[in-house]
Amino acid sequence: MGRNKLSRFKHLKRVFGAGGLIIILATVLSACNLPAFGGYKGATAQGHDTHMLYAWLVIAAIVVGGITLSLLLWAIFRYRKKSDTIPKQFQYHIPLEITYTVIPIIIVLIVFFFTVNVENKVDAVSTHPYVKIKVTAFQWGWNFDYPQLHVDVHGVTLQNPEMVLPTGKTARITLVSADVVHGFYVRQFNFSRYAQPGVVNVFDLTVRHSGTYQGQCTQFCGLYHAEMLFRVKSVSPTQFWSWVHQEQAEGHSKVVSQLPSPVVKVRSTNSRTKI
Ligand SMILES: [Cu+2]
Repeated sequence: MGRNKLSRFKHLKRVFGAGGLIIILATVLSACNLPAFGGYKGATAQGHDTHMLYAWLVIAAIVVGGITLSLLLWAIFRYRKKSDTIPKQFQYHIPLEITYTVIPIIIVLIVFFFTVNVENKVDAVSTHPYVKIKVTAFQWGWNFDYPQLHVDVHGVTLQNPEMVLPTGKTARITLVSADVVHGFYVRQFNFSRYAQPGVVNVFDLTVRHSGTYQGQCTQFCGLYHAEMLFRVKSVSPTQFWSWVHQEQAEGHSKVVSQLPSPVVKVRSTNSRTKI
């Protein structure tokens, strides 16, 4: 009887142990609860995908590192010197060499597959964005033009302009430069793109949670580069439309025409190769 109770207890322990492990794994590895690992969790849908890729790669690196370290320690302790007899000497070990060549190749292919997959998702542009914004970087500030809404937000050095977006909706950004190379970067979006003279960069941002996010120029572009800051403010669609109406009423439009006209002609392949 006592032995039966003991075995039942062991069985229950096993069942609960396995269940507990599954619950812990499910909690830790569930989509939204992966640790940030020193990065940002991504305030946009696109940035969140990048975060998920990064977090899974770190987890994979920890697992691979753990296995490697365990094998290393096992080899150190298992095969440490036991006597003065010289161990068996051989020049190569084909199965082992194939194993340690094939495993890293498989790992690289897996990483490559998931990276390309996430890059495609981040670069994908929707056919029907909720709002379109033309972002013009210039020495030294930013211009956010909402051409369909006739709203224009202009900020020169020290005026940090604010790009207002509707939360949960897709915003199509068309990024250009009016003069030199600038960098559009919002760290909490895990996202950066060059604003290059002669190149038009198009991308979507879908902010997941309302809030204000700091942005900055990440390409040294001259004297006041360090002051080339901006904010992205994400508000509910209702608040977004009341902001639009307010801006329209205040006549905040067409400032973009005062800028030096951006060079949007795409360079030919020949001129690219000369650079
Ligand atoms: Cu700049």
